[in-house]
Amino acid sequence: MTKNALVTGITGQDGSYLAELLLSKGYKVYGLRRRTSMPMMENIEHIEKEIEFLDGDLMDQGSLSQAVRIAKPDEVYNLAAQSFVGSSWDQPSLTGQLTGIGVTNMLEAVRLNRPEAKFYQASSSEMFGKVVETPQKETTPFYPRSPYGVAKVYGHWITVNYRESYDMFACSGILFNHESPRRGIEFVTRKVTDAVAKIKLGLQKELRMGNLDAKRDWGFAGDYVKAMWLMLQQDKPQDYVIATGETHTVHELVDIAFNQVGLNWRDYVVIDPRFVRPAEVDLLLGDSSKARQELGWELEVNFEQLVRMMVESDLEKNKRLLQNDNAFINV
Ligand code: NDP
Ligand code: GDR
Repeated sequence: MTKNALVTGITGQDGSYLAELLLSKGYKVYGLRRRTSMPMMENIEHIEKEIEFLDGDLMDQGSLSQAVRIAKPDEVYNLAAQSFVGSSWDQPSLTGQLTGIGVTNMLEAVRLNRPEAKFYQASSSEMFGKVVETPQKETTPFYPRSPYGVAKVYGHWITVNYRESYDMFACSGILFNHESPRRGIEFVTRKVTDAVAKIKLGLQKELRMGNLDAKRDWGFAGDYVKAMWLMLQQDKPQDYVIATGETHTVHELVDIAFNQVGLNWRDYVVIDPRFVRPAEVDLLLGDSSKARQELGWELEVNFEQLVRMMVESDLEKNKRLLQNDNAFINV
């Protein structure tokens, strides 16, 4: 029998890969989409016709209940959030309302309208924040370092609480950073790979950055959405850390990306205090042995392959933009 899935955050990086995965498995996919003046459909335009969109906003309880009633989901994936850590200092209340309380809104919509649905919450390694223990695993205490991280801790614990209070199948994936050519342009990997492509093509002169010493455990988003799905196929709801088990500095990221196009990053990178955060997460390194053993989850793309994939994609995208501009000038 066809299963129904409801995905919030479907237009984002993870939403697009997850929707592809669910469609390939024969799911009927419903996507919650908020109203914007210019819909950002770039990540999902290739599968747009296969998705049923429902209007709603994570901060509007009624719209969530309505979406759940229409979709009658077997599985709910709650991916929507204000997900950029940097912006969470500029919009701390909004981040708390959306990334934190929004989770309660979605859980309530499920509890009241479809309590038998399995629920996935997009928790984050940002919850670990300040280094208490490495590598970080399911039992490592949280010490968030940004309004975003604090909001995610709330979202995580309210998911645990609904599981324990109402016996719902609600679980969280504590995902470490994962990237792809569909990553938002403000996140460091994409900011770097897009700039490398533009500098190579003569469209940009320099790259302004913050802290190059921060260390992250970076994986490929396409691999990580498989873990989300696997968590909801288990008999018992549990939380899992999803990570590569390798950590790299931002500095290494920059070095590999510039090297790929035959340039030296020292000639282009400028440190700009505007991109240094009020409080930093210095080191993330995850231990996902529980997920590997219990879910059979495996990685397919390593860090260097990921950076290469993103640089290649941004070179292609920027070449196309350049060709379109030239065609426009020649008209
Ligand atoms: P994105 O920023 O790419 O996507 C966020 C999605 O949330 C977009 O579809 C956005 O829609 C939607 N959204 C924003 N505000 C609202 C709202 N008020 N109501 C409904 N939808 C809204 O994030 P990712 O795909 O990278 O991440 C998915 C989830 O996983 C997020 O919760 C993130 O915090 C979490 N996470 C991500 C990690 C990563 O490394 N990528 C690691 C750990 C956790 P719109 O297009 O309209 O803006
Ligand atoms: P992060 O991702 O904060 O880890 O959150 P981001 O790519 O924004 O930053 C990673 C690290 O790079 C440093 N950095 C810079 N970051 C940005 N964005 N721009 C810069 O110019 C720059 N220079 C240095 C940052 O200080 C940081 O240390 C991501 C998001 O996807 C969250 O939603 C998710 O929960 C976590 O990953 C896990």
